[in-house]
Amino acid sequence: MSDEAEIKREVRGQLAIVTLNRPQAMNALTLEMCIAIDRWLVEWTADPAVQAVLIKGAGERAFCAGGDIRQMREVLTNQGPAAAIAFYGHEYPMNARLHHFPKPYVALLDGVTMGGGVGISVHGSHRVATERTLMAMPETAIGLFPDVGATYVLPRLPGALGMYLGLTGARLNGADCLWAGLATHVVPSGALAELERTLAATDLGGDAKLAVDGVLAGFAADPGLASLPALQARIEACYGRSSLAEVMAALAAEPSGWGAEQLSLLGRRSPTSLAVTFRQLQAGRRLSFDDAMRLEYRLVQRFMAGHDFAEGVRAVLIDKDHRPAWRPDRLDEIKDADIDAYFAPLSSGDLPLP
Ligand code: QUE
Repeated sequence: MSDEAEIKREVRGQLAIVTLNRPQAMNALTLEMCIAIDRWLVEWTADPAVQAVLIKGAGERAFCAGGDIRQMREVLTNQGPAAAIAFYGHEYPMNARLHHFPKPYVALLDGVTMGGGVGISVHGSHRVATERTLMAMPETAIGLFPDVGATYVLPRLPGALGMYLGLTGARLNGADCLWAGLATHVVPSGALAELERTLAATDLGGDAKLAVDGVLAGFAADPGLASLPALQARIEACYGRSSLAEVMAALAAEPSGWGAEQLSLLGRRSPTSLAVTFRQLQAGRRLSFDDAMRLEYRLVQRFMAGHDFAEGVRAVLIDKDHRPAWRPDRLDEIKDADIDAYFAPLSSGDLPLP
């Protein structure tokens, strides 16, 4: 296999190893990478020679920064929404494939892990953070919504934590990921190569999950300081509300400076993204995983047809002025009926899932 491939695989011992290989693009996912991961998971489900999967990113900076939204915006501009939606039509079923994958799946979250990078890790059985992990679901900053299964995962985090993470795009370190349950282990970055060698040299032929648990436990280290525990009471008081307007009011009334900071941060996010995300994460509590993916597929079609996504990617990733001109530009201009329309059934039918 060529060293230039965007995604590579090899089998060592009973361990299949996937490398995301676009370090110059923070290992952002392309359509071809989503298709490869999905196909390989199908293959490895049936292959008794593979007892576990490990996935990692090439280079120093990132595990995976998300879907390649730079490329997505180009496709959207040059070919229209239908062409852009084809990417999600492959990414979301791959996320579901991972959620249902029956063998241990070990993701090495060493560096930036955002959006689509969360979707190719958090649904697997073992998520290894390091002191270099920086995890976020930052989509409301680019006029999108937290997808790739966030509809299912975020509402199942403790209390209002998922609502906080989804609305704000707050960044978590490795210790925070462990505290929240988004990671299962913290291992020093410098020990990951040895961890991989050990997994490849371990007999996984009996209870593979137990064997992987044992290896990872042997590498687990002091996770360091988490920032979330000190915020949890304020997150609960402000984000554990039954409407977005109540969240904003609670933040305005919050006595420390934190509430005002949060209001200012939310003020820079897409109002449409915030309104949809709030409703999406409330609905997600009661959805099965597959139904959550079907809902996301409805939402993403509406976002691809709307204004804010292309504008958000422009402001954050292309021109980097970080001054998106959202439409509408204020939460109080958002009409309930417009948000309802994001959730309505598709005339083309729901996302087909395996
Ligand atoms: C929000 C996002 C993404 C983001 C920044 C956000 C995202 C994504 C990237 C990204 C970063 C570097 C690259 C690249 C994409 O940035 O999903 O191709 O080289 O993929 O604020 O959701």
